[in-house]
Amino acid sequence: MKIDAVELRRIALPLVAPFRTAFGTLTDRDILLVRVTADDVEGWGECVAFPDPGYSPEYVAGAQAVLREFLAPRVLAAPTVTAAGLGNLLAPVVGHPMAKAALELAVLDAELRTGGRSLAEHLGAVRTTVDCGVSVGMFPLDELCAQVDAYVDAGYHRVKLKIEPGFDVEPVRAVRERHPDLALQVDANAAYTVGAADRLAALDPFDLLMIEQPLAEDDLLGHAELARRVTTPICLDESITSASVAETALALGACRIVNVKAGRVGGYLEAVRVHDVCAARSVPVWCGGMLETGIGRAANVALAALPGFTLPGDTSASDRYYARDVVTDPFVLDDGRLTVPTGPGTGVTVDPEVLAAATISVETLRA
Ligand code: OSB
Ligand code: MG
Repeated sequence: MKIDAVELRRIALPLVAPFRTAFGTLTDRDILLVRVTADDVEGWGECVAFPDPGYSPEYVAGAQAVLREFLAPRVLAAPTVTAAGLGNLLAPVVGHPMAKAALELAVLDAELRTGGRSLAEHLGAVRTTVDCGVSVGMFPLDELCAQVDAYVDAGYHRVKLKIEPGFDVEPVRAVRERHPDLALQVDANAAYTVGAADRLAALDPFDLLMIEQPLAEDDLLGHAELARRVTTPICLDESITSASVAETALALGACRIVNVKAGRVGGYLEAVRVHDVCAARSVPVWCGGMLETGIGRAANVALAALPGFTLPGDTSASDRYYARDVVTDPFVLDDGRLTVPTGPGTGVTVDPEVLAAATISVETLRA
């Protein structure tokens, strides 16, 4: 199809619970939405970049700049664009996976809406509902335990705790004592060095599903060494930037589990390739999260319905993040699961009122 316009919309959506990053505490999620129009169809994508380059080199204003200056112009100049061909069209732009993923999702959504097919079906979903976990930030232990209790009561099937040096064994012990049978895992967001292997091995007695991204993004050999010194499985998040890197990580023994985030790998089509690389080696994957609105969440839930996604994802319900989501049908937890959308494209409908109230700026790019 021929893309007529690319709209870049920044919204600020109030978070129900503050979210801490290395740069401060967020009370609103600052999000870049991408809308493409083609003939009489529109498609929506969501960029998962944060306001600061703390999780990844990308940040939301930078993603908007590269979309405006380099990515959207290539799409608008092309006589015809397909989601499958977008990777090659955008390949001259090095990096910027989150910006590319947002544009790809918008194009995929438009294309699938035209054809009346769901994203889930297109990606290869085999489930109608997906098993959900929840990621809990670092809080004083009493507050942390109260939050975990509430999420368990709400029906979440597994809980992920954030850890860092000085906040690891104690929170895990506190939560494990209260919930002996809870599926529990931790995420260090690259906060350790391999020198801390003994400290991380001290988590082994707590029967964790995994330790996510203990070491630096580029330290695959360190993760392989750590994997030999702890019994808890290592999962990689930040390190897995493509299907090719996933193959390398698995060949090196750097991880036994992979967190798949479409934004981190450049889009949902590459995310499927990461899934395929892992599935071919019987390595379980799960769908990560970046505090998405219903747009990105719908796509994540579709992805999480693929066969290799055998572990609960950070695909929590909309109300874990937002009192009012930007879509008309927010995702609601039912017995610890979310329902995979079946409508055309992502299957969700943007609520124009919520969107207008949350909008900070809109720029429309045309050929
Ligand atoms: O490391 O998985 C992560 C959120 C923002 C950036 C990185 C991560 C996370 C989460 C929260 O863990 C996942 C979610 O609830 O969306
Ligand atoms: Mg993580």
